[in-house]
Amino acid sequence: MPPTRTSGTFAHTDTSVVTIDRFIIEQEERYPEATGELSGILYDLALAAKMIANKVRRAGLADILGAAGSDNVQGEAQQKLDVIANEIIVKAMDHGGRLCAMASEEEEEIIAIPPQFRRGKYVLLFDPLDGSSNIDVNVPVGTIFSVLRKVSPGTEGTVDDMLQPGHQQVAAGYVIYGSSTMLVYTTGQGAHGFTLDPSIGEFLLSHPDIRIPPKGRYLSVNDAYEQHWTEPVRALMRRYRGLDGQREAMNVRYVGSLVADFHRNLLGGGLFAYPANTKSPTGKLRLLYECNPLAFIVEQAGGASTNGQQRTLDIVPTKLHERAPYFIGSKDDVAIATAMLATDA
Ligand code: AHM
Ligand code: MG
Repeated sequence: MPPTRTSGTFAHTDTSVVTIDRFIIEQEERYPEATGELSGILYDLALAAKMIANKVRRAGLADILGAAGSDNVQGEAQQKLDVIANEIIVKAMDHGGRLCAMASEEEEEIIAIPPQFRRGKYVLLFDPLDGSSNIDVNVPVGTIFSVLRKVSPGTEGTVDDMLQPGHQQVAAGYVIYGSSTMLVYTTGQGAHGFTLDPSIGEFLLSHPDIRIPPKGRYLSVNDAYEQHWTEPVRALMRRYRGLDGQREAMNVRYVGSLVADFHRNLLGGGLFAYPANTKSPTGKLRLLYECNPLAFIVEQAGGASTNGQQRTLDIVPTKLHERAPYFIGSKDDVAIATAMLATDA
């Protein structure tokens, strides 16, 4: 049950069960000028999340159920789950009349809205199933999304609508398919988490107004790249590990699934890092549908995010699938990265 909130954005009692639909509508009611379009996008995303959760939960059974050949029991060809997740989101989002285009990690070009459907004033960018290489070993995976307002003229969405700095996001969120399925989102009024109750098929408010501790317990980084890091990045990681005597040592936790690493650090305090290295000078993670949405959420929760030299949300993108070095999490620990990497461009 959500705790009683008498101030801030909530006024629910201990006994009230707040579904995500109710929460979204209550937030919308605070804006008399709201048209309901953004709320509609969030409802549809929550539905897509439930459909993906359903597929992910049965992932280990795919081979068994499809053992007769490459088809599963419904006679459908077996597909990789990230392709399935991509299709689920596109199909759930393309006909509502609220979007004018989408972009996905799975698709090189932007995704147009089919001609028979109305165009709306928003664009949606998403990573349908982040960390999908972990599926085979039953490690949590996630969906990440970002919503921006259309800025180009005309009714069709364009790449220009996508290439906006992250501080222009109107909504962002992620879904983690873990021991339970959770959806966390923000529209700029705090970051709020909902847990899927599988018995009734509803996301229920479980983590209202998430706050990330200012100082982190956990460090999440892939050490295998140490040999390719710059000297300032190496010094930074030594600092987080307590090896230079300037900070007590953090515990290292690295799932290799961004949403899972981020989620743990958001709730418990910590820092996730995917630095640039000499082999990948821009890092690995994609700015528009991985870095920016989580950066919006972490800032709403009182944390921070940087590429080392610049706040993540201020980076002006030039390419749809552009990558950025990434240091995200507890405010004090991101401040250390900013101080130590200021000249590491
Ligand atoms: P993906 O979008 O292809 O799944 O890659 C992103 C994933 C993140 O979830 C994770 O943080 C990172 O790649 C792990 O990369 P590495 O194996 O280099 O540490
Ligand atoms: Mg990804």
